[in-house]
Amino acid sequence: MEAVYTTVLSVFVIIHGACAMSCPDFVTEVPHSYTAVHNHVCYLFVNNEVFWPTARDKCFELGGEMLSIEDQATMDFIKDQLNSKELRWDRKGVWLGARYRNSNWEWTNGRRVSYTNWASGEPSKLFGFLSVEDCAQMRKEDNWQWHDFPCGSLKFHYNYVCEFPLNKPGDSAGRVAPSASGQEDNGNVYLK
Ligand SMILES: [Ca+2]
Repeated sequence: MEAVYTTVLSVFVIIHGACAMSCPDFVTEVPHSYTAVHNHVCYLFVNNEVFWPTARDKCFELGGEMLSIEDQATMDFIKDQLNSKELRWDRKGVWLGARYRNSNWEWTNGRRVSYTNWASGEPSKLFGFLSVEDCAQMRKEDNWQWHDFPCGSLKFHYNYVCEFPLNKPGDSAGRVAPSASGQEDNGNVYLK
């Protein structure tokens, strides 16, 4: 009997612990967005097309980073989300948090890009060493494989994803997102 009780208690503790780890409240309150959790990271999918530097700044303002994909499991998860019924964005591309600087691709978290999922012929470095394609994005027509694109000019604005550490139990002191009310309504379906 005691063994059964201990087992039930263990299961409860595990389930309770899993539920307690969630996206921070201020993240789930961002307009035009959708959240999902994978491997102890909270991902915020923002349905608002902006230039790459604006996307980076929005993620930073919220206390997060832009999306980094550093292994195949994370790539598969992000792809599943982008193809999911809940998040079927009508967009051609979604920014990654990777930028070409000092002859290297780097994530906004400062780490060097090692895992990659470039589409065939990418990064194409348009105009060679005088590249204007210094920011990375996932392209829908290529099954969300990666392309390099101009970071912030003309019509090159896209949706983006931010990432955050999960809330730990007892760690939910209300934080107000400075940009939460500043999102533009771009006429797309509101996703929460
Ligand atoms: Ca390219």
